[in-house]
Amino acid sequence: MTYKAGFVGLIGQPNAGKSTLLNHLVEDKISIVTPKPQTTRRRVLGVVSRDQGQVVFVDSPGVLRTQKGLNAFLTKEAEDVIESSDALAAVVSIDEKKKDDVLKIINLVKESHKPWFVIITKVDLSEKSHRVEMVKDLVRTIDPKVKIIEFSSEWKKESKEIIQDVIQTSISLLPESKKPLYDVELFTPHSVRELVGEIVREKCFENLTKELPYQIAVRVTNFDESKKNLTSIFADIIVSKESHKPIVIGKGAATVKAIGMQARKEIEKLVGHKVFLKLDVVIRDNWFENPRMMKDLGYHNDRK
Ligand SMILES: Nc1nc2c(ncn2[C@@H]2O[C@H](COP(=O)(O)OP(=O)(O)OP(=O)(O)O)[C@@H](O)[C@H]2O)c(=O)[nH]1
Ligand SMILES: [Mg+2]
Repeated sequence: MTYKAGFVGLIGQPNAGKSTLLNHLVEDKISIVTPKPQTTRRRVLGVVSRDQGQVVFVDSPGVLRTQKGLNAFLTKEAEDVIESSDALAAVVSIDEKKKDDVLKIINLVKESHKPWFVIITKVDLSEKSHRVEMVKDLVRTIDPKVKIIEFSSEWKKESKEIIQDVIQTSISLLPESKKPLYDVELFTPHSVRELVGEIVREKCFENLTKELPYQIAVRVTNFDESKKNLTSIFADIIVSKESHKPIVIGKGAATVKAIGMQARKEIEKLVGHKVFLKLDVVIRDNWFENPRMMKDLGYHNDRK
C-alpha cells in the first residue's frame, strides 16, 4: 500500500460552509463558524490521519470581489491556499444565489491545474433542494467527470459516511509520501492560544451587528497555564473607532460580559478545566486599512 500525505484546500464563496465542513472532518471545533459571511480570516489547518494517508485540510477565507485593506489580505490568503495545496475541494452551497458565483469557484479551482473535486453543502435546505441538481449540472459544464459529494452538517447519521468519502477522495488525490506531515495524534497544529483568540472573535460576531464584527480583531495578550487546573487569559478586543467602544462594552458592560461568558464556556471545553478570561476593549483607529497594524495583528500574507 502506498502512503499518501498532503494539503487539501477548501475553496469557496464566503458563507459556503467551509469551516463547518472542516470541523466535521476533524470531529472537533477548530475553525469558527457564524451565520455572517467573511468569518474566517486566516487559514485554519485540520489534520485527519488514516492508515492509507494523512490529509491536512486547509480552511480558507471566502473568495471576495473587493481588494482593499483587510479584504485584500483575505483574497491573498485564499489565493495562497490554492497555490500551496496539493489538491483542492471546491465548496459550493446550494444557498448560493448566483450561477456566476458557483462557476467562479469551479473555474478558479480547475484553473489551478491541481487534482480537485466538488463538495455541495447545505443540501438539507429543503426549500432549495432543487438547486442540488442545478449546481451539479453547472459543475458538469466545466468538467463532466469530476467527483461531486453532497454534504449537510445537519444530517447526523449519513454525515459519517459522507465525511469518510471526503477523506478517502482527498487521500486518493494526494502525492505519495514516506511519512505523515504532522504527528498522527494531532487534529490541528494551531496552538490553544490561537484558537482562543478566534473563539473570542466568534463571540464578537455573534453579539454585535452591522459593520462592527468586520472591524474587530482579537489579540491574546497573556496566556498563563502555570496553575494546574486554571488557565488565565487576558485578551484585547480591538475596535476601529472610538464610537465602537461603548457599543462593544454595552449598557452596564452587558455586551462585553456576554462575549466573555460565552467565550469562557467554550474555552473551558477546549482546555478541559476552569478558565479565567479578562477582556479589554482597545481602539486602534482604522486598523483594518493600515498594513502595519494589520501585520501586527497577524493579518499579513508574507509570514509563510
Ligand atoms: N443548514 C445548513 N447550514 C449550514 C451548513 N453548513 C454550514 N451552515 C451554516 O452556514 C453558515 C456559514 O457557515 P461557515 O462554516 O461559517 O461558512 P464559511 O464558508 O466558513 O464562511 P466564511 O468563513 O465567511 O467564508 C453558518 O451559519 C453555518 O451554521 C449545512 O450543511 N446546512
Ligand atoms: Mg469560514
